Amino acid sequence: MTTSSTKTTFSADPYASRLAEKWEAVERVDPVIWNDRYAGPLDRKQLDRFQQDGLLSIEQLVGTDEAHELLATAKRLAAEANPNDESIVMEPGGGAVRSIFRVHRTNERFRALCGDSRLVEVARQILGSDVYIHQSRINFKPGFTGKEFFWHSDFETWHMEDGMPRMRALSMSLSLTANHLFNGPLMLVPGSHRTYLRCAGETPDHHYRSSLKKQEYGVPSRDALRLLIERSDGIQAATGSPGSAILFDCNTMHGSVANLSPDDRTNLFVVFNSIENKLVEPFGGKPPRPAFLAER
Ligand code: 6CS
Ligand code: FE
Repeated sequence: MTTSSTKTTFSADPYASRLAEKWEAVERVDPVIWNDRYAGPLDRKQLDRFQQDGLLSIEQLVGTDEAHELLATAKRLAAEANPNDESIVMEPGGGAVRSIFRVHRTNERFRALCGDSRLVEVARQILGSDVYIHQSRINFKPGFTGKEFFWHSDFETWHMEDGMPRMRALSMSLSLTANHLFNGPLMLVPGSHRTYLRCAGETPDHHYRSSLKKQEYGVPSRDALRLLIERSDGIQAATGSPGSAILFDCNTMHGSVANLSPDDRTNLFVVFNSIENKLVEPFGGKPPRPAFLAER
């Protein structure tokens, strides 16, 4: 079933986007849990929850002390960050570090964590295969200065700009600081992973140089968001203590508001992709994005 504001014909790619002047909502054509019998740490209830909502909270993925240690390492990386390095993204208007990408390759502590079986076994179970890291980043969202991430589906970007063929990837967001209602926790739309929103507009050249600060292309329009949020049971804020985590499907609609509190909201994001879903030429027809954003 497709809901569209204008009838448009798309190429064979079921997830084509940014091809027309108007948006279109189409049904996901991929499974969410790729192999129901694949052994792993999640129980039936958790798998059913992820299948239904496209997201799952995990109370204590790592211990509190470990989270505090990781936060200290993250803060040191931010303090030493070189703003001329492409993998370091500053907040709009300079000043604070917004994101540090590819920590699974550049820092020993985070490399070990990203490959830890507590994370990898969960990804393997949901994706039903061996996995590799597509992208990692620390989003710092500092107190008072951390700006928002507008609503988006990661998959729409990874498909169009990185060449990720199917919806067989997931993100893990690990809280290194407390995530509470006032410091810009991740907000997600449960159930939105089953609808793919083709976005209107096109992709600017070197889009990532602006999209990582403030994404304006490949983001859904307001009436598309209204449709999605009305179809699901509203918006869920992923609050939790240091060490807690939230898993979300590559197509789950999410975003976060600016941080007006004094408390940093610093999270590690690790994206696992199935080895059966390796990147091909970007579906948007532009050159692939750099390796710090998408491991090829
Ligand atoms: O473009 C990307 O890959 C990044 N952008 C956002 C807003 N979320 C996913 C990822 O970090
Ligand atoms: Fe995202």
